[in-house]
Amino acid sequence: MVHFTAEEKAAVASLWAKVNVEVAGGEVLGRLLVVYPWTQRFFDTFGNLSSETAIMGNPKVRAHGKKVLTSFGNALKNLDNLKGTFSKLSELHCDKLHVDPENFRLLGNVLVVVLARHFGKEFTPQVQGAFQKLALGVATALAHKYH
Ligand code: HNI
Repeated sequence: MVHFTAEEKAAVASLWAKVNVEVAGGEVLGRLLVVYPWTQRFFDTFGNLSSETAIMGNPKVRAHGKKVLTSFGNALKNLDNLKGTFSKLSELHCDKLHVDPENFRLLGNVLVVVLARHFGKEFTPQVQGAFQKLALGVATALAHKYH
C-alpha cells in the first residue's frame, strides 16, 4: 500500500483544488490517445480519432476525460484507502472493459505531464513526487481486482 506523508497530502490537495477537471481531463485523455495510439482501440465508439486535431477536438474524448479525472479526484479524499475506493472500477475495467492495467500507469504519467504544463513553476519537485506517487497508487488500486 502506498503511504502519504502529511506534506504529500497537503501538496496534492492544494494543487488539486486548482485543477479544472473538465479542461485537464479532456487534455489528459486526448494526449493519451495521441501519444499511445494503441489505447484508441478501447474507444471505437468515440467517432473521429484519425489525427491529433480530431482527437483533441473530439467532444466524446473531452466528456470521457472529465469523467475519468473526476473519478481520479475521489482518490484525494481517500488517500488511505485507494484500493477500496477503486475496487468497483477495477472490476469494471477488468471484467467488462478488458483494459490492460498497464494503461492506467500510462494515463497517470500523462496526467503528471499535463499538470506540469498547466502549473509551471508551481509544480515543484515535491508536488511532482507526491503526484507521481498518487498516480501510481490509483493505477495499482485499479489493477487490484485483475485476475
Ligand atoms: Ni476508465 C469508463 C475511470 C483509466 C478505458 N473509466 C470509466 C468510467 C470511469 C473510469 C469512472 C465510467 C464507469 C461507468 O460508466 O460506470 N478510468 C477511470 C480512471 C482511470 C481510468 C479513474 C485512471 C486513472 N480507462 C482508463 C484507461 C482506459 C480506460 C487508461 C483505456 C486506455 N474507461 C475506459 C473505457 C470506459 C471507461 C473504455 C468505458 C467508456 C464508455 O463509456 O464506453
